[in-house]
Amino acid sequence: MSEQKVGLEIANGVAVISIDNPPVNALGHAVRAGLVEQLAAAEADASVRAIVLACKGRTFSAGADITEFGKPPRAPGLHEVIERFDNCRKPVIAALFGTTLGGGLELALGCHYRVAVESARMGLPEVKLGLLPGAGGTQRLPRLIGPEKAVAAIVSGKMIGAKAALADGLIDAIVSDPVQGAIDFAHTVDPAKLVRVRDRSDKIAAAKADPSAFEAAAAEATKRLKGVEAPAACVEAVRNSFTLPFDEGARAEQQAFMRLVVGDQSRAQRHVFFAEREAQKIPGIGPEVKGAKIGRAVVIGGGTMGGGIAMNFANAGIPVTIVETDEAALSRGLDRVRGTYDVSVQRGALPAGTTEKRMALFSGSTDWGVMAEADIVIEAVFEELGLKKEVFARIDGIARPGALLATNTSTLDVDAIAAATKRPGDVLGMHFFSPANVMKLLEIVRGKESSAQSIATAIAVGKTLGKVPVVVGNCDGFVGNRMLARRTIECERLMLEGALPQQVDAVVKAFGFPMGPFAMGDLAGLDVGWRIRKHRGATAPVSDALCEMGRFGQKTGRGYYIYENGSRVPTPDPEVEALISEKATALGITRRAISDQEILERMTYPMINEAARILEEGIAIRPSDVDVVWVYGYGWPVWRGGPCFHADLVGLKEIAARLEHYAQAVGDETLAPCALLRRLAAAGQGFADFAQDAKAAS
Ligand code: 3H9
Repeated sequence: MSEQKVGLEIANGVAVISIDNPPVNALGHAVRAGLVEQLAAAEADASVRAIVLACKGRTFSAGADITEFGKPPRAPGLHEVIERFDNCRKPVIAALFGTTLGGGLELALGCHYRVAVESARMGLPEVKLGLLPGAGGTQRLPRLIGPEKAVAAIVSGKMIGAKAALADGLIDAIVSDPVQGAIDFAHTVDPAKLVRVRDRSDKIAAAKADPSAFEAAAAEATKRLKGVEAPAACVEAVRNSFTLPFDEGARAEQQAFMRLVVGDQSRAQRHVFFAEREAQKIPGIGPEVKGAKIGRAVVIGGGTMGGGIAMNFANAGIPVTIVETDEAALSRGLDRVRGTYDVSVQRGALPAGTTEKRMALFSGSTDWGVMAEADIVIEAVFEELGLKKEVFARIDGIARPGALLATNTSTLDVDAIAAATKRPGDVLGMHFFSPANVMKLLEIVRGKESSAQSIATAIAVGKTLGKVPVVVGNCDGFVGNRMLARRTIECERLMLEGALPQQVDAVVKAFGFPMGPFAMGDLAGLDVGWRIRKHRGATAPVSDALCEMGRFGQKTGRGYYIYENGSRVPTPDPEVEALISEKATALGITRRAISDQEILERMTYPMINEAARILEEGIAIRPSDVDVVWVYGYGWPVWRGGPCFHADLVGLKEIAARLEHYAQAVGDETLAPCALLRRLAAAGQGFADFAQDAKAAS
């Protein structure tokens, strides 16, 4: 079996060992066994002077097989494999291309030399899975590029391009063809002068003498990472590379890996890794339905949202036209886009000259005729159903047959919008999140008539734009905003019952969100929710009163907090506290001290209940899709895996009981657990069981 995954070819004194395990040459058990076997064969063959380690397919190895984590280990482990390469007495050269990641790079670090094609990228991204490199990466990488650069690379998990890798000493040459280049390199190597990476000390000598530069690099790398375990473990392990002998450092690394891999944080992050990929698999739409190629895009509406959406296309190298009603609005829109690029260049986030390059892909027009050429038209006009229907009727008369027509509505009925055209199969929702050029989530809203082709194209477009697409059903608020609405109701209630915005925000931040809901509201603008409430005849006594006072959040310098002199830092405001008390008194509510635990429960459980309703109604395909929406669209900490993953950790029985309690305490029946939550809780099951049953039934 092992021979199928790892091949061996010998010619002119060079043995080429090739891993062939599509799609990404993960180092599963059969590959590891095959590597040991073929290495032994190459070593034993007297005609072999040097060995090349290569991979077939689209990339060098992307690392350990993540699906094996959490299962009983099967020998040979990756350590053992790497140790064998390390101890090989014939020169071994790794031939890198594509993305060499995690255990794949660690395997290459166990070789004597590494060559790579110029487009190759490499890195140790284990931290993104809540882990540290566990097969010697934290010990060998510092020995090649120095502990300071190693700690930055390992804590960020970022990839390094071949040119930088060569400059840093991670690879030994850039070649035009990986295998031939490695074979040619092999002929230049002196087998008598082999140095194993583990025995090199030149790059760690300085840190050994004075670790201050390392400590500064480590502090810089970890400064924004709170609550997460893996980065600290990475730092500790890299520090060991120059404070401990190799074997001791490697042993400590392995122990840390074993500890993290069984922990909830890594389980959560691995869940999100697979959830993100599964979200793109839509029942009933097979791989034979390919997304149409998009060569030109039109965005209708050059406001903040429309401009942000258009930037995604230019960033992906796709020409995009913004359509506006008049020249003034158009030039305001294009100026805003240009300004956003300029700020990124000034901050150093984008290289100089980017603004001009990207703006060259932009055009603007007040003539709707331009959309006759477009492969995709995205509408981003004011959130008003009548207006959107008018816009779609007009698009229908101009756009070419088969073009994808998308609305960026965040709340409106996609079917009603599609019905304004004679081609509802080509219409769907593409709900971008603000700022649209930054946020990764893309909710693709499937109308009742949306065709499989349209969905496939929308997913492909999302991926091309670097988004994480999730297909959702058509309902008020779709998945994300529908759940958020539940949290917003509790925010208002908690204020009236006794909590202050700063207390609620502190609890939500401590849970791991980058911002609390009140600070978030101030950032987004309180007038948005106010307008929606008025439209629906809903009220929120405190928030409405703030808006009536003109306190719209950061943009007016006051909202739930004060922002003095243009500051973006929220400062608690005694005036808001007085207003809350006044509103509570008027409503006959006696305010009380509310515990952080209650706040956390009310900030999360009603949303989890709504997620269960969303699943019951088939609005989300699977619980992990809900998790992807919240991680990529709303700042749910990835190391907590998303609302459904978190709910399973807490236990649905506990959550159902607390919801029952709050429904009675608050007097709101909608807080009571929905039928699905009740059923799963009673059966002692979780969302994971629900997902499994649904999969088995389909
Ligand atoms: C590690 O190495 C630990 C060691 O330090 C120590 C061990 C002791 N395993 O992303 P894609 C699947 S930890 C299993 O859509 P792309 C993926 O699920 C590992 N499966 O393609 C998908 O499956 P499906 C460190 C994997 O071209 C398919 O491959 N390495 C693995 O957009 C295609 O993936 C990493 O963290 C894996 N390692 O991107 C790298 N990788 O078709 C993780 C992928 O059924 N991988 N799959 O949905 C990646 O970042 C991207 O997959 C990669 C390709 C950039 C390679």
